[in-house]
Amino acid sequence: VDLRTALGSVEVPSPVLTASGCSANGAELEPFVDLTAIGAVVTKSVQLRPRSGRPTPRMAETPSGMLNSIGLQGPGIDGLLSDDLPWLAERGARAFVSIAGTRVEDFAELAQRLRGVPGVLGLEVNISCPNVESRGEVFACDPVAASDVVSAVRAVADPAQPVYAKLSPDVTDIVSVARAVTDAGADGLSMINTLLGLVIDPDTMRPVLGGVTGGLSGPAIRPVALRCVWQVHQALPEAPILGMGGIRSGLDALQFVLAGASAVSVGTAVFNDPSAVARVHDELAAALAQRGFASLREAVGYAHR
Ligand code: RRO
Repeated sequence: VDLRTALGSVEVPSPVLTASGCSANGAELEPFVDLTAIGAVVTKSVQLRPRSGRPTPRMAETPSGMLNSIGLQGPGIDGLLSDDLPWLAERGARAFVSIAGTRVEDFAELAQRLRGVPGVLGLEVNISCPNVESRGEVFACDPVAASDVVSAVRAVADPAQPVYAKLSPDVTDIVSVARAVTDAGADGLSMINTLLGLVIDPDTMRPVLGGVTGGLSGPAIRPVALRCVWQVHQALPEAPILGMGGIRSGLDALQFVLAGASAVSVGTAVFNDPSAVARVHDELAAALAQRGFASLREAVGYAHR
C-alpha cells in the first residue's frame, strides 16, 4: 500500500506523525522508532522565551485517558533552534514545529525565526492550548482571533513551509473556526487539541492537578476528535486535515482517514508504547490492504461517499 501523503505542499513517506507535546522533541522516541520513516516529528509547542510551566503534579491518568496541565514548559525558540532542531536535522528527521504565544505578534515572530531552518517541514500553529491563564487567551475559541493569528503567521512564514492551525474541541461550532482559518491562509487543520477536563482525588477531595483543570487526551476523546474531522471534511473537503485524539492502533487511524484526515498524529499512546507511532503506521498499511485500497489517498474521506 502506498502510504505517501502530503502536508500542504510537502510530500512525506508516511501519514503517521507524532503529536505535539507527547514525545519530547524526538530524542525519547529515537531508541524505538526510525525517525526518518515516520511522517514528521511534531515538536512541543515553543514560545519566544523558555518557560517552566504550571506547578506539579501536572499529569494524571484516568481510566480512559490522560489529563495534563503542563502549561507550555519548554526551552523557548532559542533553545529549539540551537539544540532540538539541529539534533533532528542531523538524523534526517522531518520536524513540524508547533508554535504558541499570547499575542498575534509572538506567533509571527516565531514563524519568522523558523524560516529556512533545515529540517523544518512546516508549522503547527497552536491556538488551542487549554492550560492558559484565561479562556480569552484561547484564540481557537473565536473565529476572528483564530484567523488573525493564522494570517499573521502565513504572511511571514517561509512559503515552502505549510501552516497548519491546531483547533480546539471546546467550541460550539468547529466548522466556523476551520472555515475562518482556512480563509486566512491556513494550509491545513490539526484536530484536535485536548478537551478541557478535571479530576478530583477522592482521598484528598481536591483537584489532582496543580493547575486544577487540564487537557484530556487519549481514548476518551477519540469519538469527539473523529466527529470534528468528519464535520470539517464535510464542510471543507479540500482542506488537508491532520487528525489526532486517542489514536493507538491502525484501526483507530483508519477511522480518521475514512472521516477525511490525510495524516494522523499519535500522542498519548506513546506513554504506554514508545513504538506506537511506527506500529500504527504498519497497522494502518495492513488495514488499508485488507480493505482493498492500493493507496492511502483513495481512502481519505471514503466514509462520506
Ligand atoms: O503545555 C500544555 O499544557 C499543553 C498545550 Br501547549 C496544549 O496545546 N495542549 C495541552 O493539552 N497541554
